[in-house]
Amino acid sequence: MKLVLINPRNPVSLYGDYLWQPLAFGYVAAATPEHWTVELIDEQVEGARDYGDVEADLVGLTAFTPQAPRAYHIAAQFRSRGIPVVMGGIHASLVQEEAAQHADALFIGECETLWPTVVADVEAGRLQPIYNGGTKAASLLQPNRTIFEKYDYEYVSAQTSRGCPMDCSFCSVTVFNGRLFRMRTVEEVVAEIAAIPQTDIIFVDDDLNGFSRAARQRCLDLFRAMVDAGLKKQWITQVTINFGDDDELPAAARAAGCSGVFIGLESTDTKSLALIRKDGMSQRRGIEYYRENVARIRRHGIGVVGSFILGIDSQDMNTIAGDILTFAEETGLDALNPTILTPLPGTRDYKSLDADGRILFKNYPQDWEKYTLAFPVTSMPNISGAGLMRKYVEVLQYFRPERVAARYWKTCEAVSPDAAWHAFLWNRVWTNYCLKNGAFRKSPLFESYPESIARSVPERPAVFA
Ligand code: B12
Repeated sequence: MKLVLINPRNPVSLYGDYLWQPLAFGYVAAATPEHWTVELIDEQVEGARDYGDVEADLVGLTAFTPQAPRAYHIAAQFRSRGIPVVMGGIHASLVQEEAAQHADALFIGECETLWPTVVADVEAGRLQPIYNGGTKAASLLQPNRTIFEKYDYEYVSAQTSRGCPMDCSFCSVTVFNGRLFRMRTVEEVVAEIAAIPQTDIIFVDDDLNGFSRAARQRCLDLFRAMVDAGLKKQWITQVTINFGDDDELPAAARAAGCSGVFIGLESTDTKSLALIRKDGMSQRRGIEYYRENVARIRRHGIGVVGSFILGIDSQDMNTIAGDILTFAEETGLDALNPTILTPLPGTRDYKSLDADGRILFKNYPQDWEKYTLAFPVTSMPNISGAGLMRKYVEVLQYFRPERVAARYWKTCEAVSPDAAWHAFLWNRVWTNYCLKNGAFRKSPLFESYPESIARSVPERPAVFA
């Protein structure tokens, strides 16, 4: 019996050329009985393709929201040949009615415990329309990474925790994985990492260090155990800004091989942070707190990728972009992740923006491919879509090739050579994206929609004119 797992390409995705293993499938593969053959097809690596010649007894699809239209297209190809398709992942879990129309079975939640039942049901010819794996599992299987061997990924993905105690209004993690912060044991994680032959690892946790004292202690224990086990990895991850509250955590992380951390700073003004319900300390202390902690983390040799959101209701043309670049310059941010506020399904932002009639692109499922966080899909009170795109392009100048090169050397000197390398890999994605979309041209770009994005936009609402 053969299971084919497919990670669909998102045609307007920013991250198409950034190669991380889609870890979800490592878990699906691990939960699949051994008498099945499992094959991965990762369109983020290969590009979109035709499936007329792909044989399978079962197809498993995953999708983040912008990948959903492509996932449905792939599903249709297999279903027309009578091959059953199961769709799982965050989009199918959050937009169930829609996803159910495109698959033979929906898999909601996490796969570890219930996936063997689905496979048994396929074998017995009694596949059910819906399975719910929940999001409560305390411990995880060791993922099966042999399926990833066919591709040359830049990072091996691993995960040490699930869930996020924060409650940011734009984020779908809380809605999907829950607010309970579920931590794997140090022994389990170290054993898993020790079995990985590659050096470069990404911990895809949403918030590796968490907020509780127990979470912090687990991190310290994990870092020390990684040193004791002599793992010698270079790794990057996501943390919250409190990671830099003192020297202990960054020092221990660095000793264990940490090269970079991605931090959702979101905004430089406290009013915006309050609107999106960012954590209390960030709201109270804002930019000064950010400055101190970014500096402390970098002093330990760890690079910082700062993620920001443009398009929060409090922002206007004067405040929306300039502060980000100034902050990046002054603090020496090693890489940037500029995003546009996007109502992802299931989030509080989606509910409230939808209730106010502010979501402009609702021709679902096709319009989901615009929910890349690099494209305005809502109207804003103080700024037009075109205005926002103009400001967005100002921020994107951070990624001009000569600047990215200069920043590489600066990070090499001020932080560490490995931090510079991993920050460069991140910035390079954006540079390529900007080159593809013409964001560095001299013409008054993005005043209307950039051509490459416009090709997927059926019409241009007045707000963008
Ligand atoms: C790593 C990561 C990335 C990596 C992608 C790596 C990869 N190839 O998977 C990168 C940086 C490239 C990335 C990019 C983007 N990401 Co991202 N990313 C994440 C992150 C932090 C972890 C994902 C992960 O690996 N989780 C671990 C796995 C094990 O969990 P899982 O995917 O949920 O899988 C479990 C279940 O869902 C289920 N399952 C999943 N698929 C399937 C399939 C079947 C058949 C079955 C049975 C079960 C099943 O079983 C798994 C094990 O239990 C998540 C946050 C999160 N906590 O998920 C955000 C997240 C998924 N990303 C998000 C977004 C928005 C994006 C972007 C669109 C935008 C952006 N600017 O960041 C892009 C575009 C990606 C694209 N392909 O189009 C959102 C998605 C929201 C949504 N509604 O889709 C999230 C949730 C972040 C958030 N704060 O809201 N991302």
